[in-house]
Amino acid sequence: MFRPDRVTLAPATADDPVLGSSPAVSYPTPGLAYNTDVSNPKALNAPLPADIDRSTGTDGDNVFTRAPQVAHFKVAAHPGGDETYDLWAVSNHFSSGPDTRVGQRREQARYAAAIASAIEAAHPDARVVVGGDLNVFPRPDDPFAPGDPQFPSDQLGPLYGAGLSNLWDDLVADVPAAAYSYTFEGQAQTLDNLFVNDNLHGDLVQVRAAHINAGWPADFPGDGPRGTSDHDPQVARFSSRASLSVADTSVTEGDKGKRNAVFHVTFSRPLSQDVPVCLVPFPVTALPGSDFDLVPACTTLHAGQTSLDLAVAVRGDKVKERNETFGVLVVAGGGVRLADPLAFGTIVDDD
Ligand SMILES: [Ca+2]
Ligand SMILES: [Ca+2]
Ligand SMILES: [Ca+2]
Ligand SMILES: [Ca+2]
Repeated sequence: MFRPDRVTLAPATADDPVLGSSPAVSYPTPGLAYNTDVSNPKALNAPLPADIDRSTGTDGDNVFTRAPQVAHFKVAAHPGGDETYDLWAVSNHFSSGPDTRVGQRREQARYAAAIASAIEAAHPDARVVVGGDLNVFPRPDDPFAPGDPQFPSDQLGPLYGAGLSNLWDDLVADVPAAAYSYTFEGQAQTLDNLFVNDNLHGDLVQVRAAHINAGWPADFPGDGPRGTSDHDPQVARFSSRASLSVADTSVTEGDKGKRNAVFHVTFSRPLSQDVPVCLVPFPVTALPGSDFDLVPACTTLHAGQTSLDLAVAVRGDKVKERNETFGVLVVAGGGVRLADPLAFGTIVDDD
């Protein structure tokens, strides 16, 4: 489910490496027939390989009894705006029982990780989230004790191994007492996981477990559950606007004429459209007119770019001075958030 005022499904194309007719999901067995559907959203699945560990049972002959649903969204950076970015969401429900179907669940993690890797290989700027009821605990809470033949089972290892971050780590660091999503016979635990790629992790504002269910479990035999489900939703908020940062710089003054103090401006993600970017200098200890030119500079950040340079002209002289500084404020259109818009330029005196 998604908000149509902020999020739309992108059109699926036949050559898309996940949603298209020849998915590039790297897995030992070929995909099921519906893997070749050109569709958004789309389900992907494959037969279980012959050589997996079946000692703790399996749930059907395919990797998934409930195939992951992959969706490619265009997200509006801000309400009413035209600037968008790409978000891929992979919704899952792995087989149940953290200490059963262990070999199969590891394959489910492996397959979901392969989907994420296929998306990232084709779309390096994409934001990717792989989540759901994964029915096993995050690292390092292995369901098997040391000494058990299954220890360490590390069933979600392929997702970590694909370079994804489990937001449970952010949750437990932030609010450890509230880091649970399920209650089993009185024991709070986490079965629900959100894995994100580095692009999306960089946009994270906050993650929480919404305790609308697991805090109110059935209490004794015959008592019914008092929540709306047995799991708690995982709620993560991310910045949707791109943000800009500008770095300090320095330039050696010179004795005559002008030379540029170049400020490098970086953006947290490529934008989908061109936006204007302007720099306004201001004096600190350097004097406008004699040490530097108090002249704004503007340029265009083109769609797809993530950095640019803007310059302030510094004036050479033969006066013996201290090193002097001026500041710049950089702003952009397109709803770009000003994460670190202030920087300082140092004019290094050479007299
Ligand atoms: Ca000089
Ligand atoms: Ca001066
Ligand atoms: Ca000077
Ligand atoms: Ca000087």
